[in-house]
Amino acid sequence: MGRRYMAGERAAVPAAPPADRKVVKPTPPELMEDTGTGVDFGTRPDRIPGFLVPNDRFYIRSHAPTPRVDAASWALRIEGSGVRRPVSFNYAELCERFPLVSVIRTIECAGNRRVLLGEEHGRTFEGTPWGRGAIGTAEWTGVRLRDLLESAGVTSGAREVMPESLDDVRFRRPLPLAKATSDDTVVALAMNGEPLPADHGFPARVVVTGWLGAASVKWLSRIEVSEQRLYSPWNTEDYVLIGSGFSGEEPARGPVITTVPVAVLVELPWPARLRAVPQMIRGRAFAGENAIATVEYRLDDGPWQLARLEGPEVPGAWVRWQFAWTPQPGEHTLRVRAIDDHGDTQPAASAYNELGYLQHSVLAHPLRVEDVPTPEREAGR
Ligand SMILES: Nc1nc2c(c(=O)[nH]1)N[C@H]1C(S)=C(S)[C@@H](COP(=O)(O)O)O[C@H]1N2
Ligand SMILES: [Mo]
Repeated sequence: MGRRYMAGERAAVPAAPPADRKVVKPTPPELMEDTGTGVDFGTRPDRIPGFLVPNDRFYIRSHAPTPRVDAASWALRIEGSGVRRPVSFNYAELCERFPLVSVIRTIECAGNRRVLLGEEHGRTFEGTPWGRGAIGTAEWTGVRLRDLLESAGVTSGAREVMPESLDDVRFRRPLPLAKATSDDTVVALAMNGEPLPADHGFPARVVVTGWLGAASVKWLSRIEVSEQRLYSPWNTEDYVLIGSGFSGEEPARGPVITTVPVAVLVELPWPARLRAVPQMIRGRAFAGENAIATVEYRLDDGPWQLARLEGPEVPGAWVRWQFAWTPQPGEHTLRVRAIDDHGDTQPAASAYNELGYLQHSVLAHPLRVEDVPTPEREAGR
């Protein structure tokens, strides 16, 4: 007589990851939001414990499955009309030949909050349906891109630098020479003190301060330096602003997105459920290449008030803010806006653009506050 299995016994056997899984690290729902594309997972805004986002929950945004790269046979080539002698470095050479630098920087996807932009304009967009989780901050350790370029001898006519990936789509996007050779543009080999995780670009990725995430090319294999303007699908078709009121320069379909605008992240689920007890409301504010000057909040129809900013203040990284609140039971709306050191702030409405980029208008965060049971009521009196 065959043994009959109870449902519970079967459930105890851990499910093997599906063979067609396109990313490597686990993406459990208690840490990450699954956008449904298979390659894009957001960080849950209420699951960021410190200033940095731990590697296990840093958002993943990829145009193709995570490639598995063998560092032992990998090399990075630097070539093109903008260098005097093409050079190539293997992993050990990259780790040993150049000064190591560490920078703490925030990376934000240009499509962050696309779903909220859609709600603002009463439509849905085709791109990855991001909530608020396509942003994160890490300590990136590696070598300056400038040091690598100098070893190849940059020509006086060099204009653009295009990092290129070995992923299935050969992802690549050019940077002007000045940004590529900035002090804090790095080829990162480590993230928060660990070798780059596979999903975040192992063995090497670029990290570009204050620019849209797409500038920070993962799984680097080649860097083209050119005396000519360079183009790829990601600065002509994608990551450009398309719509009425926008005009680009051929062959780009619209203005090419570079820096990211000022915006805030509230560290609560959407919608949030709170208890009617004294508490701190927290979040982050980020202004791309600019620095955050102030953060203000408004509850329901109340006045705008100053939130308290918390250190550290790191250029190119978000700042933390918080305020104390003792909510009354019921439905509430929280609005938070940041102002940067250039006087830029968040608009009342975000400009519509066909691909749904750069949502940064002030959001009305829905909060439901629940009554706290008193001991009398608990006892049924
Ligand atoms: N090779 C490669 N690099 C890439 C991408 C990609 O698809 N392929 N996506 C870019 C985009 S759009 C973003 S927002 C960031 C996301 O970096 P992360 O996955 O480490 O968070 O990587 C960028 N670098
Ligand atoms: Mo992105």
